[in-house]
Amino acid sequence: MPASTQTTAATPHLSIIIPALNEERRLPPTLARIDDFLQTQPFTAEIVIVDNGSKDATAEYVRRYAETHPEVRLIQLAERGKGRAVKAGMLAARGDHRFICDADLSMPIEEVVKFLPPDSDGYSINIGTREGPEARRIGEPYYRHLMGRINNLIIKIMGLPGFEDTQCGFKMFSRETAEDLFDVQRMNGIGFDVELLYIAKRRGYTIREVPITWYFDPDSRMRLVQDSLNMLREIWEIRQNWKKGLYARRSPDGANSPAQP
Ligand SMILES: Nc1nc2c(ncn2[C@@H]2O[C@H](COP(=O)(O)OP(=O)(O)O)[C@@H](O)[C@H]2O)c(=O)[nH]1
Ligand SMILES: [Mg+2]
Repeated sequence: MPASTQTTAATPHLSIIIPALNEERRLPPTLARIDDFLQTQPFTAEIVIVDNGSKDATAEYVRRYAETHPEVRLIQLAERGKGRAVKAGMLAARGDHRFICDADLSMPIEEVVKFLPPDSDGYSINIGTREGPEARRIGEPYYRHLMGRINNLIIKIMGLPGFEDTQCGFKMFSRETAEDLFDVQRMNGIGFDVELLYIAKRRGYTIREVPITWYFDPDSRMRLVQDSLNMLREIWEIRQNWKKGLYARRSPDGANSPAQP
């Protein structure tokens, strides 16, 4: 049976959300590998690709691909930013488990099962980590790892201690958690991971770090200096937003309620 018929469902078990900026080269092999993988799995899945600002043929490629793969959807937004793209994808997704997945598939997609039940049982959020003895980083130049460690130290000092790798592009949210957190997300750029974890911790969500195998890809949409500065500014903004009560839930439904006054 082709994957397309096997994996379409009103409420899929898994949603894979791929933010894509100028990914006409990396997306085709990524989608092929995900498709091959899903065909070996018993569960239903959908793939939501969010493009904002691509100057290449990313959108055209996805549109064509979706014609033969109904489990694939394209969302296009006018304004730029990975954070903005992930938020739109997470809120448009329908799955019980919603996974952020970089288009370079620098984590082999087979590892996604580590983020799903039964492994993830008891945790609302499962975040990939490239640190620790069980993780493997392959091909990364020393200076890039060092920069990542400095960024992580700054993130810890500035207000989000407890995570060895907030910036990994592979994270799973349960449906309820995704709908709760992405609704109040405000960071459109690089700070969005820190923002989500910052709010999640204060709302008392259970968060698990999942060691992964990760392949360094020198092709990056990140600008090292500019984005590091943006990160500092955004962490400062996150703290200000929290103090101003800007992360309060829209509807005071009570359950699981936290944190914001
Ligand atoms: N939609 C969208 N995706 C983005 C944007 N910036 C980065 N991405 C995506 O975010 C993911 C991670 O980017 P990548 O270049 O691999 O970053 P790195 O691995 O952190 O160096 C890729 O899927 C990119 O296409 C953006 O502004 N909009
Ligand atoms: Mg990458």
